[in-house]
Amino acid sequence: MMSYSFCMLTAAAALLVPCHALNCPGLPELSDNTTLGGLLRLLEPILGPTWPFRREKLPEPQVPMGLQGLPISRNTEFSDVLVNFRQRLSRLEGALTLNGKITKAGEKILASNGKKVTFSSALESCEQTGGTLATPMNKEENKAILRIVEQYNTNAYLGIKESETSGQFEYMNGTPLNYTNWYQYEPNGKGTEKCVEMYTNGNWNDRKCNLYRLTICEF
Ligand code: MMA
Ligand code: CA
Repeated sequence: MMSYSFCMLTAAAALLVPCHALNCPGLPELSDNTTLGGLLRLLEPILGPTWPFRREKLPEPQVPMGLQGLPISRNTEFSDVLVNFRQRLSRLEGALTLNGKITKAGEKILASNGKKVTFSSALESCEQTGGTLATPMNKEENKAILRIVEQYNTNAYLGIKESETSGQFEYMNGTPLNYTNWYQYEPNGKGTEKCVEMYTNGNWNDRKCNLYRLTICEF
């Protein structure tokens, strides 16, 4: 019982990305006659343990007998759940934005707990809540992170680290950076400053990882 509603909500959450038809960027293609069971199977490898809490395992998708084989578009109960879920989430985002609790940049949601901790502690608290350290991938995201840095008037660690090759920096998953916003003459640590902080002007500096910097996560 629990696993069915859990899967419904999981599937619904996956479809909350702004999209007008059933097809959403980043999701498998859905046809009008994709079945509910089919949808859950398609979503499983994407959502896997990534939602809502990345550490949790998803239960096996289970669809009640009566719903098996029914096209999503004709399953009014499922559509109602989706519409309701979208509205609810949008209201929740509104409330959190109004409160200054979250900042949005494209599909990313950014938030801070206001705590100043070392790089590894910051990363850990982001991951524990299903996110990762804020990682600006473009100007817009950099600006969104900067707004939080300004709010606390405190430098923040970013989700970027020095690679095996000193002087070269990469994302936490090891891929090379495709956007940078280094301060003049940075990075200058040459292997001695393996983390990256954002200054209160939005520029980046390579810096030691054991300092106390603002935690900003992306979700
Ligand atoms: C300077 C500058 C930075 C470096 C820090 C380390 C204050 O900024 O050289 O690049 O990371 O010193 O303390
Ligand atoms: Ca530096």
